[in-house]
Amino acid sequence: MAPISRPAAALSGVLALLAALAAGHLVAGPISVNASPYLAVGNSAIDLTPVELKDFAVRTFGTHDKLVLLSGMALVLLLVSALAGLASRRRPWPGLAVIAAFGLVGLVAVYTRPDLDAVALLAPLASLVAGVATFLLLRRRAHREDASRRSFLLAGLGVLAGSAVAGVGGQLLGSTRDASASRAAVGRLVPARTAPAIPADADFAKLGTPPFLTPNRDFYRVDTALTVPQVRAEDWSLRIHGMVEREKRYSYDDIRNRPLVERTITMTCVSNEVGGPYVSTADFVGIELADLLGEAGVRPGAEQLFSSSVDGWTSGTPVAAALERGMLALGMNGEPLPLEHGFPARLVVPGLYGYVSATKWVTDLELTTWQARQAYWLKRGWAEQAPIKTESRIDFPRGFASVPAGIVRCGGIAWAQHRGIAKVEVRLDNGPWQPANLSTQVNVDTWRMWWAELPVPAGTHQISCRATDQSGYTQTSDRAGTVPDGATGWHTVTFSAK
Ligand SMILES: Nc1nc2c(c(=O)[nH]1)N[C@H]1C(S)=C(S)[C@@H](COP(=O)(O)O)O[C@H]1N2
Ligand SMILES: [Mo]
Repeated sequence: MAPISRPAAALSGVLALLAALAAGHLVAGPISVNASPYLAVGNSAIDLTPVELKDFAVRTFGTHDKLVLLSGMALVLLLVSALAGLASRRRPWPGLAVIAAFGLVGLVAVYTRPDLDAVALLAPLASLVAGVATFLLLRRRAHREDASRRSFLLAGLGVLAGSAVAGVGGQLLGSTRDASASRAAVGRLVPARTAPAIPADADFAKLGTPPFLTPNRDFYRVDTALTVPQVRAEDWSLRIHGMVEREKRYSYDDIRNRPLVERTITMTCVSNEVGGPYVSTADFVGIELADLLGEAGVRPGAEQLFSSSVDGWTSGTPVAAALERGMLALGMNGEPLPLEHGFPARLVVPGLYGYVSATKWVTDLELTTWQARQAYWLKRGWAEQAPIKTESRIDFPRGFASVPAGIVRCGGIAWAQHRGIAKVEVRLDNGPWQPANLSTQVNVDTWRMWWAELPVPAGTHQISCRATDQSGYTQTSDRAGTVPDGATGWHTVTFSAK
C-alpha cells in the first residue's frame, strides 16, 4: 500500500491525541476532574519536579506556574503526536506504540494520585481506547483511493467536533461537583470574639504601601493543586488521630457552631524571594487548635502535627506552635474561605511559613513524631523547622523608577511574625542607616508599614532597607536563597533622580 500523505499522517496523530484527551476528560467528569489524564499527569509532574525547578517556577511565573506547565505539556504532546503520525505513514505500529506509551503514563499517573480511587482508572482507559480507535479510523480514511482527501477531512472534522463535545461535556459534568454553591450556603461566619478594628494609621496605602488587609482576590496563592479541590462543607469532616487519648471526628457544623474567634495574621511563603510578593494579611475566623487538640488529648511524646489535605498534600507543624497559637480557619476577611484558599477549612499558624503550617482543604490531623512521618516539602529537601524570617521590602520608589532629585520618599512593609517589628532603617547607596517611620502595630503576628525621606542628588542610586524585630535581631545582609528555609538579605532598589 502507498504511504499516507505527510499532512494526513501528522493530522491523524494529532487528532488521535485530541480524541484521547477529550474522551478521558468526559469520563473523568462524573468521577473527579483530577482523573482527567492530562491533569493527572500534570499533577504528578508537579509532585515529581525537582525542588529547585519548582521553586524557580513559583518565583518566575508566580501564580501562572500552572498555566506554564499545562501549556508546556500541550506543546510536547502535540509535537510527539504529530511526529508519531509521520512515523506511521506505512504501518500503524509507531503511532500505536506512542499511544500505548501515553496511555500507560496516564494510567500510572491516575493510579498513583493520592486523591483518586480505582474507578478513576476508567478515564485513562477511555483515553487509550479513543486514541487507538481514532488513529486507526483516520488512517483507514487516509488510505482510501477514492476521494481520499475529502473522506479523510470529513472524518477529521468529525473527530474534532466529537472531541469538543466530549471535552465540554466532561467540564459540565465535573462542574456539578463544584463547591461554590456549598460555600454560598454557609452564609456569614460571625465570630464571638472579633479582632480589634484595624486603625487608620496601620498602613501607608496613600503613599504606596499595600492596604493593611489584603483583599481576598489579591491574597497570594501558592499550592500544588492544578485544579482547585472542590470540597462541599456538608461532605467535609476533620479527623484527629495518632498520639491522642481519643480519636475525634468533626463535621463542618460541629466547628462552625462553636464560638468562633477572629485574628489578624500575616502569612508568608518560604518561596518568597527578598522583595517578593508572597506575603499577605487577612482577618481569619475559626477556632483555636488548642481547643480541638485538647478534646482529643495530645499524648506526651507527640512532636509533630501532621496535617493532610484532600488532594494528598501534607504538612508538619511543631505541636508546641500548633497548641500555642494555631487556628483551624473557616473564614477570611468576612467571608467563608475562598475555594482557592482552602474552603471549607484550613490551618493557619502565625509565625511559620505556609508549607509547615497552613494546610488548605485540611481533612486529617495526625499527632506523631518527626521520625514517623515526613511531609510533602520535607521529602523534597525543605527544612523541618521553618519560622518566618524577619524581612522588609521596599514598595516605592519602584525599581528603575525616575524621580525628581531632592527629597525622595521611600516606603514599604516589614514583618517578623510572632516577634513583632521594632525598627526599620533605610540608607541611600552606602550612606548611614536612618530610621524610618513605622505604622501603628496591629499585633506581633502582622506586618508593619514604614516610610522615610532621603535627600537624593541627581544620578543613579540605590535604596536599601533592613528591619529589626522585637527580639533585637537585625536582618542580615547575607544573601540566602529560598531553599531550604527562606531567603535572607537586604532588599535594594535601584532608581534614578533627575
Ligand atoms: N493543600 C495544600 N495546602 C497548602 C499548600 C498546598 O500546596 N496544598 N501550600 C502551602 C503553602 S507553601 C503556602 S505558602 C500556603 C499559601 O496559602 P494561600 O494560597 O492561601 O496564600 O498554603 C499552604 N497550604
Ligand atoms: Mo509556601
